[in-house]
Amino acid sequence: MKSRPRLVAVANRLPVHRVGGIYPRWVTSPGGLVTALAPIVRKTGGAWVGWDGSTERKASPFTHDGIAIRPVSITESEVESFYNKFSNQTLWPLYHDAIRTPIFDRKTWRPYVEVNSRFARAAARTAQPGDWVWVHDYHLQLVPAMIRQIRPDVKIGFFLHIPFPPEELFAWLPWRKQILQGLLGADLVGFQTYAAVRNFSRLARDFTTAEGTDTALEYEGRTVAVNAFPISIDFKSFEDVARSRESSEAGALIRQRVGVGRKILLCVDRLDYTKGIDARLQAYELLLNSGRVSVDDAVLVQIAVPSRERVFEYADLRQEIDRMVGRINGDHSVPGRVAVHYFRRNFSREELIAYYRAADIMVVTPLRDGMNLVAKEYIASRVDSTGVLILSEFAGAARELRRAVLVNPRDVEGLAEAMVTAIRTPVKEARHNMNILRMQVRRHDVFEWADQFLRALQD
Ligand code: GDG
Repeated sequence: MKSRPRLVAVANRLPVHRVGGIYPRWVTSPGGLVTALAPIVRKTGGAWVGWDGSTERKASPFTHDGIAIRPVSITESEVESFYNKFSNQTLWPLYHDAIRTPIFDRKTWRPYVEVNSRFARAAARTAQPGDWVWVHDYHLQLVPAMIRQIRPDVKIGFFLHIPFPPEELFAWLPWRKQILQGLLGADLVGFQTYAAVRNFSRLARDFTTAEGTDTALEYEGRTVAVNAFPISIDFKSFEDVARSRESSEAGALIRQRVGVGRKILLCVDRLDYTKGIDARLQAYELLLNSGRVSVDDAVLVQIAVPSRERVFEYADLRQEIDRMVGRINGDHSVPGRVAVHYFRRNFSREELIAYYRAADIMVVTPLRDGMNLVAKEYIASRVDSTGVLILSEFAGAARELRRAVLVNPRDVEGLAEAMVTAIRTPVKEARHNMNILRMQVRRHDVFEWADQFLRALQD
């Protein structure tokens, strides 16, 4: 990472948030992106452009822990139109196989352009000659071209954290051409998987003047590099916490409370319809109903973090999951043996790792997911190399984690069978697979991800 140019990160959210009432202060926000990028931004004396999550006041620029923080403000009405609607009711479902029907509302496009332009102007003001600007995710797809217009002298990278859909879906978007042109403003466009690379390049050739191969497009006299960079986690930090005495004791306590003599199946997700929470509950219910598994054999623990609660589809999903859990427990729990433990709240990172340690089986069944970091976090936390990962074929992570039990979450019967297979996997076989999975995630951690992307940006 030596002698890298100054890096300006541009993401919807800042790497810090405000806490405290009368004497508020800024603290670093948890999360993979911050862990990966903050050290590089800091080391290169760079900056971070983003929103602080509030609509109440306009925060001024400041420095936090060696990083120049450049807040962008978003109004209450833009939270609704730019964030809740265009980003999360149009783009999010469209990019995730249209699992819920995307809404196309012309009134929300203007605010998307306006907010993107505000981010681009802030980035252009912040970038010094020779800097690299790295723009993140679906909220900001117009930003690369907008920065290029103002600052053709800086290198621009873009990384999409969610899937990029095939033509059959993307073509629905009334603003498909503008979005593609926005992304083509970058020198390097990065995706989680090669399938997304292919989708993007094909669409760019079909709907814009771009020509070339999947990984190198000629556009307006420039070359735009396109490639896959599967994101990862800070393996060592998960491993370190998992190895601690506190974590080991907390894990043992969870086992004692929920599962002595039972296999613990764990699920951890944002409460989002892409994550396949309902499919896995159905599969589990099928096993209980048919008697193939009983509450004496196993218990399912679902941790679901509330998310985007002001969006209708999310409130609806929450009710649906509440109902399913109620039904399964009503039908199958016995005194002292609950069929499904359901936690609809946020856990601390340490608590989460204790659950990863306690779980015999991790069930990750998104219907579509850019990568899925939970799968990798479980692997990093299995310091004794035991445990089985059930993983959806439709998560980006499935491309790398070949020693997981791979499933099609739309096949509920097949998913139920995979759960039985996981429950019955002999320890020796589980250990062999987990060792291979651990090697994979250890080698390809989040620091390698950032490094690979920035190296490609250099070329
Ligand atoms: C997007 C893409 C891509 C969950 N519950 C708690 C908690 N979490 C943390 C997990 C994990 C993160 O949230 C979830 O990350 P995922 O990758 O699983 O999913 P998305 O939020 O949808 O992320 C995804 C990712 O971007 C990165 O590019 O992999 O495909 O959709 O880190 O640990 N954290 C804490 N308490 C909880 O209760 N502290």
